[in-house]
Amino acid sequence: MVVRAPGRVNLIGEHTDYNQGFVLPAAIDKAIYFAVGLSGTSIIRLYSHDNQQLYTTEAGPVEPCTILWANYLLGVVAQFQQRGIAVPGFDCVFGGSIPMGAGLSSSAAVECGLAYALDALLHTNLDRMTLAHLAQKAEHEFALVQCGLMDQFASLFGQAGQVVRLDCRSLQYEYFPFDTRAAQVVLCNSGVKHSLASSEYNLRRQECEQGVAVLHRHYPHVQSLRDATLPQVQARWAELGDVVYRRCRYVVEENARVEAACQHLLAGDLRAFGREMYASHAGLRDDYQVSCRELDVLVAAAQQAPGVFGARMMGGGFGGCTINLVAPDQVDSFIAHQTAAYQQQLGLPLETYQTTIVSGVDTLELVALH
Ligand code: GAF
Repeated sequence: MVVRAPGRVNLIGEHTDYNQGFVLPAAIDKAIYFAVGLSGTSIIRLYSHDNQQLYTTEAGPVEPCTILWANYLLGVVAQFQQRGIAVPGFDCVFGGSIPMGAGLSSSAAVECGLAYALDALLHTNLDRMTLAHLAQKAEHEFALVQCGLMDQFASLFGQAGQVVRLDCRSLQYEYFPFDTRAAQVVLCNSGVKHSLASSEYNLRRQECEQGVAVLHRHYPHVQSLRDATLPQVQARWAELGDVVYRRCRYVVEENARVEAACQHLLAGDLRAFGREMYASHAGLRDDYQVSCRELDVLVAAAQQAPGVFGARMMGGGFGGCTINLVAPDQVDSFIAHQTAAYQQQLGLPLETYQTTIVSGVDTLELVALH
């Protein structure tokens, strides 16, 4: 079978998913494509077209290996096995158009695409939310990033022309139309991928947990930062310590921004939506401290460009892309403006992507070979 698994953007709600808060992602027209079939052998053969590299292993219990891309796939196999589902030999070739390390969730797309394919080939009938959780666990256990659910959810639940707000606690979600005649989503790829991204990511998660432990002692109903209010966080500043206090403040404020942003979207007020995006960036830069100079330069430049409603860093941080909402008739001048600013201020080339919002993981073609 041939499967398409898209990458994602996130309009707002960053580092809120693992705090049981709200996110507002969408699947985009950059994807990983897979050809997957059961081979009738006892060997799992994985081939990365982009790396021109083959990895094979016995179809027994699988372990992490030293090849990063293979671990995303093996992690998914292991999740099926952990659920008591035997995975026989299969062949998988994959490659795609999601730039690696750009914060567009290529790893989640790899995980979700294979999870979807194996589910179909093995007739396990897992629902999409279960596949999302399975793919997330693959990332935890084989890529060792303690990610939230947003990226896997977006890849599996995307709908064309819509963004989706996920409540990461109840797992309820709601689609909001995104009118591309009013604004286009343009990504500016900083080209930076800091090696500390995953260790800092896991550290942020721990810091949030420390914050919850303190707040829970005083306010027993606080089970996650989703439950805390700003006055409660402020009242415990000394006990939290400055760093943890700032992490908590950011998350509480960001959750409120997602709620406000959805109202602005419904009201068609893109300027107000954009203000939430700029505020999100400021929080990520100053309080959560996951931005970097390159991303800050790109957001500051966007703020000066005509026709931009809002801009911010997107995803885990420490590199990757900024997301920009731009008036459709200003997209070309925006790209020229950003490219020049990045070159002038940092001497760096800039890649940009004008994206459209598409549907989630699906099958492109099902071929039975006899
Ligand atoms: C990464 C993670 F994988 C997501 O779960 C999310 O936490 C995001 O960073 C930050 O919002 O993409």
